[in-house]
Amino acid sequence: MSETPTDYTGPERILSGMQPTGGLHLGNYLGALKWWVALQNSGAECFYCVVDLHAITVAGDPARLPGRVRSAAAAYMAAGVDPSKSAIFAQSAVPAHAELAWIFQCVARLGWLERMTQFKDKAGKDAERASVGLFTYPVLQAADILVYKATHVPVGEDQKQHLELSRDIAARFNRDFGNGDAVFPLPEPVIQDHGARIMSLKDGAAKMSKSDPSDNSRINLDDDADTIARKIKKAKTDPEPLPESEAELNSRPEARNLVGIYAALTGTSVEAVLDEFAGQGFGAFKPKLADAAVEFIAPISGEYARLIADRAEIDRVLRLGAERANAAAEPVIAEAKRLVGYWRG
Ligand code: AQP
Repeated sequence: MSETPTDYTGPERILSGMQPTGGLHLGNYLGALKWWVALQNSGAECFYCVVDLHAITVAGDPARLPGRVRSAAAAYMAAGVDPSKSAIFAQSAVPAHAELAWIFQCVARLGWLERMTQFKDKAGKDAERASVGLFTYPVLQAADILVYKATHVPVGEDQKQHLELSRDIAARFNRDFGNGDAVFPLPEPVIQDHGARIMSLKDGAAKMSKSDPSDNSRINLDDDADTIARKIKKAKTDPEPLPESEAELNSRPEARNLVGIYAALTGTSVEAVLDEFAGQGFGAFKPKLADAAVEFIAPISGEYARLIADRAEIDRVLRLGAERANAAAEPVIAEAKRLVGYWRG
C-alpha cells in the first residue's frame, strides 16, 4: 500500500456553512460566525455557504426553504461577513458539492460513519426511519470543504468529529487516487476556546440549537431587547451563588453556561467573571447578563432587519457568491472526476 501523501502546498482557503433550518442564534454566532468575520481579513480566500442540501436531510417545509436561505445570508452579513471579501452562496447553487459527495461516498467507509455521534443525536431512538442523507451528511460536509480545497474550517466544537472524518476522506482519496500527490489538503478545524459550545438556556447538557422546539432555549440573532431579557430571566439555573473557581462550575452545567456566555459576550475570561460575581446569586447576575446580551445583539439584529427587507439585494449577493464559488469548485471537481476515471468524451 502506498504512503498517504499529506504534503499539500496549495493556498490557504476557508470554508464554513450553516443550515437554513431556522433563525441563527447566539451559539451559531459565538461558535462560528464571529470567527468567519475575523478570518475574512486574514488574507485567505473565504467561502461561506448556506447549506440547503444539508437542510433537507430532515423534514422541513419546501415553501419556506428559499426564505430561510435568504435569512441565513442576511444574518451572515449582519454579523459582519462582507460579500465583497467573502463568497456568500447557497450550497445548491454549486452542483460540484453533490458531485464530489458521491465520489466521497465511495471513498468513506461505513464504519467511519457509524461512529458519528451527531447522527445518533439527531436520529434519536428511531434511527431506522432517519433519511439516508442524514446518515451520509458528514460525507457531504467533507465535499463542501474539499471542493474548494479548503485548508481551514471555522466551526463550533460539535463539528470536530465531522472534521476528522473530512481529513480521513481526504487522506484516503489522496492515497487511492492521488498518484503520489496530495490532491486534497487535510482540513484543519478552527475552534476557539470561548463560545465553542454554547448550551441551551433550558438545559445545560444540550447545545443551543435552531431546531430545539422551545424558542426560550436560545437567544436568536434577531431577538429584541425585551425578548432577550425575558429569556435570560427564565433561563434554568440552580439556587447556589456563583462560585470562586472555574472548577466549581463543573458540576453546575447551567451556571457554567451562563457564565461562559457572559465571558464570551464581554470578551473576558470565565475566571474574570467569577472574580466579579463570586458569592452573588443569579438574581444579581442575570440582569447583568441580559444587559450584555442586549448590547451585543442590538447592532446585529438592527442590521439584520435592514438587510432582510431588501430581498433583491440578498439575491444579488447570493448570485455573485455562487459565481465565485462555482469558479473555484469547477477545476477541483474536474480533477477529482479525472482521477477516479470517469468517462470523458
Ligand atoms: N450551541 C452552539 N455553540 C457553539 N457553536 C455552535 N454551532 C451550532 N450550535 C452551536 C456552530 O454553528 C455552525 C452552524 O451549525 P449548523 O447550522 O450546521 O448546524 P448545527 O451545528 O446542527 O447547529 P444547530 O443550531 O444545532 O442547528 P440544527 O438545530 O438545525 O441542527 C457550526 O459551525 C456549529 O458548530
